[in-house]
Amino acid sequence: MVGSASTIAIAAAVAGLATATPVRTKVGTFSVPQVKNPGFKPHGPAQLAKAYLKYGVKLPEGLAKTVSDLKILRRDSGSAKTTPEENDIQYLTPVSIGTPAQTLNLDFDSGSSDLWVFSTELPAGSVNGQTQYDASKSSTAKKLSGASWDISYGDGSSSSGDVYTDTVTVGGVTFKSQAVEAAKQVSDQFQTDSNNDGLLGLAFSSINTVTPTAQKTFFDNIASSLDTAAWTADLKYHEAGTYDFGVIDSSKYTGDITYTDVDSSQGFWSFTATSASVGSGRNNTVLKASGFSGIADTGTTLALFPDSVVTAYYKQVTGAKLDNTQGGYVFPCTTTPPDFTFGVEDATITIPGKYINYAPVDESGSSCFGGIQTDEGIGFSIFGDVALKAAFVVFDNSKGTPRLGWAAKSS
Ligand code: 46J
Repeated sequence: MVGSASTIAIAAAVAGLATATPVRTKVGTFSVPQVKNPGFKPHGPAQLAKAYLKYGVKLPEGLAKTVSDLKILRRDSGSAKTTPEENDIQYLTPVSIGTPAQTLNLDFDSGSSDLWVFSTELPAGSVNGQTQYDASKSSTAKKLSGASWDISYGDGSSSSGDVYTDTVTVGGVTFKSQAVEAAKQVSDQFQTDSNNDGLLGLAFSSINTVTPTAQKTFFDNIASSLDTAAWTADLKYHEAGTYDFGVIDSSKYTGDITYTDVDSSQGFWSFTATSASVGSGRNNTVLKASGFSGIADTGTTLALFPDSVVTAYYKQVTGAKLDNTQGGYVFPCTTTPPDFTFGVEDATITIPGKYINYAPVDESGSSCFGGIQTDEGIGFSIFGDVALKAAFVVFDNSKGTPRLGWAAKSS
């Protein structure tokens, strides 16, 4: 838990009357008519708890339990450690599912919106060390009748299956009827990825693949119960980081958070970066002086930027060449590339050069794959982990319209 799961009164949620737009009668006076809130369900215990809390009275045990179960007055936040695999290829976070808890290590993916898991419904030959969710062993699991899912990712991987609702807890925050998509088929990429027990989508619920009725992401389900309807990614280079829910932890960043508008119309955390440059200090060269659109995708390992930017960047990397057999830019592993900086509104985020020396392409360790590659053919850039781990990033849905916040990380 981050901060405190404080019980606070939320006037608007429990009040039977909503304030309306002030109406002017005469100059200098106005009245605020009381209008009925048609969505309001009266609840005696909630009103009593609100009154007690207003006057600082500790709630009697029975009333505290009643309003806690109601989830009207409670606000919540949580924090989950996320651990990178070798070379930061992916970050895995423990997620508790069902009763008793089955803990699976999931890849939190801000570029998709399905929570799916390896399950006991998979053929044995598709499973290589992954933990499988067994709905039949969870007393809280319920089959979502008639529902199925089928997803194909940008890297060609895929999975599909059926759906349960069950209790899901991440970093201490629980949602009791989360759609848990149980895999009956996973592609080779997932079969060979022994430590990855599934994905937890954190993009917008509009692109959830469950049919005939799309399901909400874990974040959309818990948003209204969080202290603030936001989650944050503090991914780190070659060490564990955190995903926080409902809290913007001021110990994890320095300076200001610069917010930029998100276009969620395609279901992604899409924004416009304002510039790109290479180098540091007096050796900084502008690669792009205008905006380019991209998505913040925790589920993509690398950063994919416009081809013109990438071509110009690697001209400044000693020994770099486009290697079509490797499928991208490579350079000698002894090279430390220059830093890469992108603009967010009037602020900048700098990816240190060492992050861009991503990993050796083979056992010899002589040639290394670049952490920045071209977005050619996608239609927008991908701010994957190589970019995200250079910043503290806020995925904020607490305002009328979503936004992304970017700040310098704490050391
Ligand atoms: C990614 C794949 N998309 C890696 O499938 C994906 C995002 C980029 C555009 C195409 C769809 C989701 N995150 C994991």
